[in-house]
Amino acid sequence: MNENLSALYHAILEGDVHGAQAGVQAALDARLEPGSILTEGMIAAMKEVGRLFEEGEYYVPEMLIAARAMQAGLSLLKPHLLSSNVMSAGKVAIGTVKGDLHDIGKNLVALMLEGAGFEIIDLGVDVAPEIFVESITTNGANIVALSALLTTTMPNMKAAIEAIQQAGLRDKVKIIIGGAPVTQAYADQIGADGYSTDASRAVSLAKSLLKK
Ligand code: B1M
Repeated sequence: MNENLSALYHAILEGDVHGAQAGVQAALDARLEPGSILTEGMIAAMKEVGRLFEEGEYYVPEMLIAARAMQAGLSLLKPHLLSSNVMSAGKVAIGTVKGDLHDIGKNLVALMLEGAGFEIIDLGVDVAPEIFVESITTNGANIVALSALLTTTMPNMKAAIEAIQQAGLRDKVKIIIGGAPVTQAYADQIGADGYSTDASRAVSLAKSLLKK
């Protein structure tokens, strides 16, 4: 791994906020591509954090400080990931479903969509089904994007889709889902319009669904 990316990777792993910001800055100064800084330096570190948690070497506090360092680095990288689209490609209401507090992946999906010209309504984390419904009736979202990182909160994606259906709004929106435990098979099972494995594929998915 490039030495700048390696420093960034270790800063996130150790939950070092200043190190993560310095690492992003050094990588940008070295003219590394923002997409590689994100995937090779930052997302790779979060994957390792997950592995260490599974092995029992990291506990929730270590996960939390690593996430803080990741967010600090991301805030610096954000302007470099965004391109300058002027026209709105559509309005996306995005949130992590009820019971789930993980928001780094959701924020990345929102960031990439924003960069591709979508207008973003960020509903945050632990979002109840009725809030997704309101985002359509009140804010006119034409895509609802649901994120879940826990197997225990995945059923709340289904609950959100059912609430949208019961409100008679299902044909007014496209619903996309994603998050580490989510699969295409699950998307088909709960009646979502699409699933993507990562943030950049979420952009092509959203664009192709609105074209249909
Ligand atoms: Co938690 N956590 N966590 N955690 N955490 C995981 C998810 C876990 C896999 C760790 C592990 O065991 N290896 C595990 C889940 C196990 C399972 O359900 N199968 C777990 C657990 C168990 C828990 C707690 C229950 C721990 C506890 O309390 N005992 C607890 C639950 C809290 C809750 O939500 N109610 C918990 C808490 C936390 C923290 C708060 C400490 C922190 C989150 C901080 C935050 O988000 N602000 C945290 C973290 C950091 C993680 C790991 C280490 C990293 C997650 C992350 O940010 N990844 C995670 C392990 C892992 O994922 N390997 C873990 C980086 C991010 C860029 O990736 O979010 O996958 P990701 O997003 C990707 C794709 O998934 C996709 O695009 C993104 C970018 O490419 N994507 C979408 C995501 N959403 C999408 C939506 C789309 C499309 C694509 O369309 C709409």
